[in-house]
Formats: sequence, C-alpha cells, structure tokens
Amino acid sequence: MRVMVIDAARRRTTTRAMAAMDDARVRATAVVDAHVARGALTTDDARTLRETIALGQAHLIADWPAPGVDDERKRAFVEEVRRADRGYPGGVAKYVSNARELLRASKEGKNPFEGWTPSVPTGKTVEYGSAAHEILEKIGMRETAETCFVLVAGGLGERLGYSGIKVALPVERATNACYLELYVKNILAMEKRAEGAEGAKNAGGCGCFGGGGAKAKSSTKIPLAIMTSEDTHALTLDLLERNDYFGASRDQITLMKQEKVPCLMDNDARLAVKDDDPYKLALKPHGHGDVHSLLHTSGLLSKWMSQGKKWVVFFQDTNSLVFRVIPGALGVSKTMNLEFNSLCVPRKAKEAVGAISLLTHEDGRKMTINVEYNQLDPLLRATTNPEGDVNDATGFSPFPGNINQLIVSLPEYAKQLKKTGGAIEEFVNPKYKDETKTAFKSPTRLECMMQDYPKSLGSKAKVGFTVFANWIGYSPVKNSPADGLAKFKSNGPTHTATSGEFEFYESCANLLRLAGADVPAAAVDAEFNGMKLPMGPRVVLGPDVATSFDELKSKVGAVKLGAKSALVVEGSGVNLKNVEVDGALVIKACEGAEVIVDGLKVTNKGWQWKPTGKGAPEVDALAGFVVKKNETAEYVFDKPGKYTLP
Ligand code: UGB
Repeated sequence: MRVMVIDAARRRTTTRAMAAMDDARVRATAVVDAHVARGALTTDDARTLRETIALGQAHLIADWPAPGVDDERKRAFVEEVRRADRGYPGGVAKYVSNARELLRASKEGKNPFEGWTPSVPTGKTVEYGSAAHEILEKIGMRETAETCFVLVAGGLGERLGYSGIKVALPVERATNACYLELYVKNILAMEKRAEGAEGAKNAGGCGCFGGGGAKAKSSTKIPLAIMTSEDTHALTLDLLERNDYFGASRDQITLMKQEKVPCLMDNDARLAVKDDDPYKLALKPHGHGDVHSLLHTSGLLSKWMSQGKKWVVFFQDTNSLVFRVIPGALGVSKTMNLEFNSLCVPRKAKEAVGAISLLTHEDGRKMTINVEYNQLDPLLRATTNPEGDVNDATGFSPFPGNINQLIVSLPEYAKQLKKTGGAIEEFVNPKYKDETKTAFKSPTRLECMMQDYPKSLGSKAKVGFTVFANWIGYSPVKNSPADGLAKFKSNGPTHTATSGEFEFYESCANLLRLAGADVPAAAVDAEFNGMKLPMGPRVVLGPDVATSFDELKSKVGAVKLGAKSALVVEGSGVNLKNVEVDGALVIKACEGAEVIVDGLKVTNKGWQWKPTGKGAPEVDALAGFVVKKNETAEYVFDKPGKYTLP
C-alpha cells in the first residue's frame, strides 16, 4: 500500500509542478504581449522571448514588472539570450534538450560506460634521447611547417589562486619569461628551422634540420590559435599587444573566444538567473571541448587546409615542457598514421590523471578514449579486474596518463568537424541536495572536454598515444601553494608554480646531461611554501637554442656545472664547446650572432633562490621564492657576427 501512497504523492507533485509551469507560461506570454503593446519590446524581442517560453523557460519572464520598469535591462536580457543562442551549436533549444537528457541519465545514475570493457590501447612509449626518439624527432621536425598549434587558455586559475591569466605567469624566475612567450618563441624557433630546411632544399641542399640557419623566404608561417574566454580574452590580447606578439606576426596568432553556457537550476533544465540580477542569465564556462566547434565556426580549419597544413597540436596554458616532445610525437603520428594522438606520461594507479583506454562495447564498437581517473577504478572492477586501478609489474598503471596535449591529423579532423560542427559529447555533474536527486545545491551546467573528440569517431579511426617520461613531457602549474603542500604531504606531484619552475630547470639540466655534459643531480632539497623539492643547477636553454635533441647535442661539448650554478643560454648560434660554471653565467646571442664558447671558466657568487616572506607580491608568493642575483657573468651579443668566448 505504501508504494501506492508514494505513487499518488508523486503524481500530485508532478501535477502541481505541471500546473505551475502552465501558469508561468500563461503569465509570461501576457508579460511579453503587454511589453510589445507598450513598445517596450520589439516584435523581434517578443519572438525571442516566446521561443524561450516554449523551451520551458517561462519562469525567466513571468514575474517581470509592468512595462516602463527596467525596460532597458529587459532588452539587455533578450540580447543575452540571443548571445547564448549563437554561442552553442544548435542554439539554446539544443542546449536545453541535451541538458534534459543528461540530467535524466544523471538522476537515474546511468553508468556512461554500460556495456564497455577497458583494455590497454595501441601506442608508443618513446625514451627521449634514444636512437628511436631521434629518428621520430627528425620525421616530426619535417612536419612542423605543416603544423598548426592551438592553445586552450580560457580557464581561470581558480585552483591556482592566481588573479591573472595563467599564460602570463613566469615559467621561471631566472629570465621571467612567461608561458605565452615560451610557447610563441618555440613556434618561431620551429618555423625558422622549417624555413631553413625549405631554403636549403630549394637551393639543392639536404633539407635536413641544421642549427636553425638564416630565415629563408618562405610564405608558410606556423599559425597559433588561442582559445580564450570572457575571463581571459582581454588580458591575453593585452599581453600579446604589450609584447609585440613576442616576435610573431599578428596574422600568425588568432584569438577565439569561447562563450559561457547558461546554468541549469533543476532537472527540467530551467535556466538560472544571477542571484543579484533577475535580468542576467547565470553563465559558466562550458569547458575546453569548445575548442573544436570554435576552430570549425571560426573558419580556421578551412584556412589551414587551404594552406596545405596537415597537423593540429592542442596544448594547455601551463606546461613548459610540451615543445620538447612535440617533434617526437609528430613523428609517431606520421609513422603510425594516427588521426588522433594523445601525448601521455606514465601514470601511477589512482593518480588524478585521466587514463587513455581502449574501450570495446558488447556490440563490437571500439574507441580509444580518455577515462577520467575517478571512473577508471569502478569500470575495471566491474569488468576485467576486481582490484580496479592498480599498477602492473613496471610499478605504473598499464594505462597511459592523459596530459591533454593532443595531435590530430588535419584532413580527417576537418572532415569530421564538417559533419559534427565540432559538437563534443557533454557531461553534467549536478551537486544534488539529497539522495532523491530532485533538487540541486547550486545551479549546474553542461561541460565538455577537448580530449573527448575521439568519441565522435568510428571504430576504424586510427587513434593512439605517445608516452614520454614526466621529466621531459609534463610540468603543469594548477595548484595553489596550500593545495600543493597537501599533495606534497601525500607524496603526490604538487603541480604548483614552485614545482613548475624547478621541473623546467631540471629538464634543461637533464638535456645537457643526456648530451654529455657534467651536471650534478638535483640534490639540494630546497624548501619553499613548506614543500621540499629537489633543486639542482638552474639551467635555462631558450627556445631558439635547439628545437630537437639532435640539434642540442651538436652544441654541447665539455660543459661542467657546479651544484648551485645558474646557466642561461639564449640564441640559436651559441655553441658550448668548453665551459665551466661555478656561479651564474648568462649568454644571449641575437639572430645571426655565432658564439663559440671555448675555455670559459666562471666563478662568482651566483644567484640565490630566497624564500618569500608574508605579504609578498602574488607571483612571488605563488612560487614561494624570489631570485637574488648576487653576481652574474653576462655576455650579450646583439649584433650578427662570429664571436668566441672568452
Ligand atoms: N580551459 C579552457 O580553455 N576553457 C575552459 O572552459 C576550461 C579550461 P585545467 P582540467 O593537465 O593533466 C585537463 O582546468 O580540465 C583550458 C584534462 O581534462 O587546467 O581540470 C585551461 O585554460 C585532464 O584529463 O585542467 O584537466 C587549461 O589550459 C588532464 O589531462 C586547459 O583547458 C589535465 O588537464 C585545462 O584546464 C592535465
């Protein structure tokens, strides 16, 4: 009998809700008619509002005050609805219908992986500096002229606790170069070598990638698209303008702004308005998956296709190492003919990093896709492994860790986006008030992730991955000092501004070691913001020093660094034939300056990384230190020519 009572109660609730919605619909329609009659809204405005009411959104308008009150704000509201309509493939109608479907599945606790079995996908693990890697890098370097880069930089650094845009953060404090500068200069360095090779080929040369030779007259620039959002657009444009695009030509860099999406207040996908303003929709970012539809709608894909481009590399706002591994990964994409290649790092089981998995459905469908770490363990337990997400004999998870740097083959990608408009499978993650899942604690919204693109591909799509070691491939800056400290205490990677800086130095130091230099291991455990991180010689090899390991090796001879030394080298013409540093040495060579360093011995007080105190400026506090440059041996060559040092 109890069941009957609950059903009857539920029926009464549903009937009450339906009546309330009908009532709101009648009132909202009357509101619109009255405003048109009084000339407060145009017939076009009325059409937009009637369409909105028809989507079950009458509550947005039903209680508006009479015409003559807040008319300007009401018209602004209509414009905001139109903007939301333009910013989502299929408009607000599609957004609401997608939301209803996803909210229903979420309420029913539907398992998105129902019927799917995970297994380890096809891919390649590349040991940086190995013979195999050098072959892949050479192949990849030949692809760079036909490569386009896409930086997703619409996310705010909330987790980081930084008030500015993340791409403006310094990668390291030895030179204070910011992430966007590092990325643009890496692209220019690749472009120069591609043009050098093209020039040599045109002049009957080998066309291989030498030390970055002189700029040939090539028309192809390597383009960079940057996805921004309402939160980051103006500051990103300002950073570029203030720095003259870091040497890039303006037509080489395109900013594409992603629109936010309306928040949803309940399971009926009714749109929410701001708490403090009934005439403004509550909006939130839709996620980095927007990048695909923006590339499609912006016309960039067809432009790049017409330029004969073949690859698109997607990367994130803070990963200073990514350009070290892109040539090798491009080589994997080329040799394995991959239409989608996820750059990965070895993943420890249960680590908070997505896992690239081959999923096979009972009906035979297959897809190689990123499975978020919190979904992998239950999926494995439910299918192939009662122990869930565990390491194998190597001490790592058999599933590679997704770091969201992705390489797509442009022809297939453009064709696919023509079909789908770049719409990416979405998800919704409401925070319910209680287990009945009938009300939310706060409005939610639909989200999408760029790495879910392969979900729209068929089983035959060539989708794979490339694994590089963490030291050379992955050093994100995501966590605030406090969150980083918590991760440090639980022995996890901290992913802070502190670790980002030291990992960058260590990656450069390790490159020197691999090239035969005598560089002591990172032993000194420096403590900043409570985190004890290994700190060795602080080495900065600028983007133009070398864009491949092969090129770097040709410029590194007998190099010996003291444990607390700092070495900064910038410019493609510097050759470290024989140099010893116990202190701080900076060598900067402009385009066309060739500097042979042969027999230079530097001994000075060097630089100190000093912990910051209370009330330090925001950027210093994020890292937990400032650099005190006590003494520096600095050599700047700002005119083309041939030089030797000392
Ligand atoms: N971003 C946008 O451009 N727009 C948005 O709306 C949101 C973000 P987060 P996330 O690095 O290992 C991703 O917030 O999304 C940009 C993968 O999903 O830094 O939590 C933003 O500016 C995850 O699988 O990371 O996690 C930034 O550049 C894993 O790979 C980028 O998108 C994780 O990255 C990523 O945004 C990782």
